[in-house]
Amino acid sequence: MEEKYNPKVVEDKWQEFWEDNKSFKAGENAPGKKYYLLEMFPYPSGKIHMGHVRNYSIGDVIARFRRMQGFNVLHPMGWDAFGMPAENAAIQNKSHPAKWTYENIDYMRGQLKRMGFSYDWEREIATCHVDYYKWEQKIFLEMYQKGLAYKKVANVNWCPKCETVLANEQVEDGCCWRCDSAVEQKELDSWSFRITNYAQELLDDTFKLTGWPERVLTMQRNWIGRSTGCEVDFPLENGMSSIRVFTTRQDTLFGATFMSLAAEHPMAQQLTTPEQKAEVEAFIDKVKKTDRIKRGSEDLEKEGVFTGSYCINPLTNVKMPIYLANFVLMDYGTGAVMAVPTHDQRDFEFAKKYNLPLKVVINPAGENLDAATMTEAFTAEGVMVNSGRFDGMSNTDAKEAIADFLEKEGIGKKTINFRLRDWGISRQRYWGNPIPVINCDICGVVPVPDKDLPVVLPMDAAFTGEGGNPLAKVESFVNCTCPQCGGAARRETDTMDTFVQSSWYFLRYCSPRFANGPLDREKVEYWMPVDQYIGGIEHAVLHLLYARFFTKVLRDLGYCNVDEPFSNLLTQGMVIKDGSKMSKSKGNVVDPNALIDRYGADTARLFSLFAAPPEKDLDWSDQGVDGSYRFLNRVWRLVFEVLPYVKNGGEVKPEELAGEAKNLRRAVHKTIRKVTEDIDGRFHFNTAIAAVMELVNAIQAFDKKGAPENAAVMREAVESVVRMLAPFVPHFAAELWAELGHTENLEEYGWPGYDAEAAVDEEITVVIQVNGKLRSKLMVAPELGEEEVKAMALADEKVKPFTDGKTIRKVVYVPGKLVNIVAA
Ligand code: HQ5
Ligand code: ZN
Repeated sequence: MEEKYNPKVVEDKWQEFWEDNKSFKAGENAPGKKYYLLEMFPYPSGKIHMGHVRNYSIGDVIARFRRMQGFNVLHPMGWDAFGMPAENAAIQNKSHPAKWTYENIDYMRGQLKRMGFSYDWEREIATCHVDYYKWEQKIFLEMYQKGLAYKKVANVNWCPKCETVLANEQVEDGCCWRCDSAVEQKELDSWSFRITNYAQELLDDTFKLTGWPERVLTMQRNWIGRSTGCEVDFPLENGMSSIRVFTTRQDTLFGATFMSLAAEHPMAQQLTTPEQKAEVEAFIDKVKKTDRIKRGSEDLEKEGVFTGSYCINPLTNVKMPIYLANFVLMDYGTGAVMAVPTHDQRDFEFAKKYNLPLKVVINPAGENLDAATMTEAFTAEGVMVNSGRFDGMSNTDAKEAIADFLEKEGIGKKTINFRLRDWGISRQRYWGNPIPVINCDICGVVPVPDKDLPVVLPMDAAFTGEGGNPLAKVESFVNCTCPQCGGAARRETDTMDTFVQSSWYFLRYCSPRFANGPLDREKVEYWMPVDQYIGGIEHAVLHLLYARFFTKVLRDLGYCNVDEPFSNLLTQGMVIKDGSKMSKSKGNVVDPNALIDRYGADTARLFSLFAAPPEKDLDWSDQGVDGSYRFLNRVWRLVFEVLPYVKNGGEVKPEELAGEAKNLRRAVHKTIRKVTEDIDGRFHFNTAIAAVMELVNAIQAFDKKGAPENAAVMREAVESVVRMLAPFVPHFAAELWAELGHTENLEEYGWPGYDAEAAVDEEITVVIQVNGKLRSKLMVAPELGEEEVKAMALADEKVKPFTDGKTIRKVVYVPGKLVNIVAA
């Protein structure tokens, strides 16, 4: 190889070598502990983005590092290939989504290969391929049989622009997550997965995910949103019956001073006294004419009417007047609300208007609220007051305690509520996995029989962009016979949300060509769970929750024995340029291809790893890229410069080393220790690279043509640099490694270990005097600062007897020599 660094030549050579040798093929019988490294697979949107480069470079460092450490690494790649962009592109280009998708895949695969990522390409999957989606249909039908997939007429979120249903999670501030159009409500027959059946387990298991960022776990917990509520009975004053209330704020029960019922509440008439009858009836009439949405809105003018009756607060025994209120809806809870004006804003407004009593039961920490002067309800967390035995507790604790108490006393019943809703998976789109059922007028929903699976997407649909789902217009697809009664029937034309495919692709990678089912259990048991998953924070709730849910479903269907799919999660930050996210719309995109053409893949990788720690946003800088390229050139030149010299270097004999040679060796082993620790589990790639750069400086400062006995130290130093750079810039390292005379691959040669003894810093002796008399000695690192040395001196066991009980007047440090303590 030439002495000038030519990335193109080097990269082509090693990519070919890896491909020919199937260097990254993973098998279950290879030696070493298994390690499953996975990055979130891409949508085949056209070409790769710098964000992908970053995501996949991070992953590749870990994959290569683990391989060098002797792990048996699985590192697959594939395509999240269904979805709306393909269909939209087909409409625009008057082409077919399949053509667009497969062309994109071919192009992007080429780009990933150019980056030198160490994937086992034999495991590549594309979710739009029938060999993938057919198994998903089978899983769907098994879920249907178990009641985990169901169809219902539902009010769904509808995006008028995409003409499709959106899951709640796909609505952001009332707008479509993809196109930003305002989302509408629509009644539609649609399919859902019963993720709510798993709400408790999904919550509980977040506490086992010790390898996940806390903030992602918090987002998942909040999304699941478990709360403990209560059903409480409030006896009527006349003792005849009681009003049942549902509340999640049982901690405020001692502050409930009146009762609000919906105008439609079944007890409304019976509770109304003759004197109040006329007024109540007029009120009910008025409320019935008010729009439902308006009744639920916050700025509704609160209005109500007294029924003339009272009930009893079961904890305080106080008489509570019963009102009808316009903001209470029959379909929330029981249609009756215990009103706590001090701690609920609607109740507060209502109480002020009708002059009803207020009682404070939660105080902000360190403050006493006065009901008479409050101007709004206090709804934050605080400390319990006026609540008997619960006083002094935090209101969060009191929630549980009061719920337990009510249940014990037979006054109420604890209920568990979740914010999580079932997952709506129906999409009125062509480019997705067909839901494998048939709709028959006589038999209803009939599953497609096993023998008729898969339901293959027909290729002859028209993509006009008008009138909804193109699949619904393919007569040959839609018209079929009912498998049950043999009559004419219509095939379901809804397809599944693409998040269904990404909910189990990591399992399929374990046995991607398995022909007898979705998963080869044995292989899955070997590889799963994913040891390290890497992807964007944008998937913190949606994808990651669905994937956890699906894994549990597949476990319960008997396909695998995994509870949680991802042991460790790393969420990488965004790529920023000129202050904003790199994106087409901002016009600040850097094309990875152009970068590779100019500098090579190794520079692109090195820059994206060096510029910022993975979890942080990465600020793009052309100078930074240039700096990475110059560093590689420097290392390249250094290796060629020292080649003739280090060829003579044999084994390092540590005990014979002294002076500069000993110092260099110390630097080498300290660097290996630091780089190993920085990569392993911490992912501080930037500081790891910086440490290697420093070592390169130290090598350059070393006398390269010096004493022959130092050649071995030099050789170890240069080889260590190459080995440590291998996960970051693999082509570059492989080439230099070969130049250094090795025939074995870097992977087989392994990750460098460090000699703890060699890494120990040289220490110097500092004597300690007290009032001018020698009392002790300290061994310290030469770079240790003045304050630290003084502190060590004062804490020294032999010094203490001479300073105990005295006042330290002064401590003098003569750097590297002595500390004098003046005590009297
Ligand atoms: C990034 C960018 C672009 C991408 N197919 C889904 C997906 O997000 C993943 C499924 C598992 C649900 C990162 C992104 C993600 C990976 C693939 N990325 N910056 N596909 N500008 O193509 O960081 O966070 O959009 O981890 O690349 O992104 S994707
Ligand atoms: Zn039928």
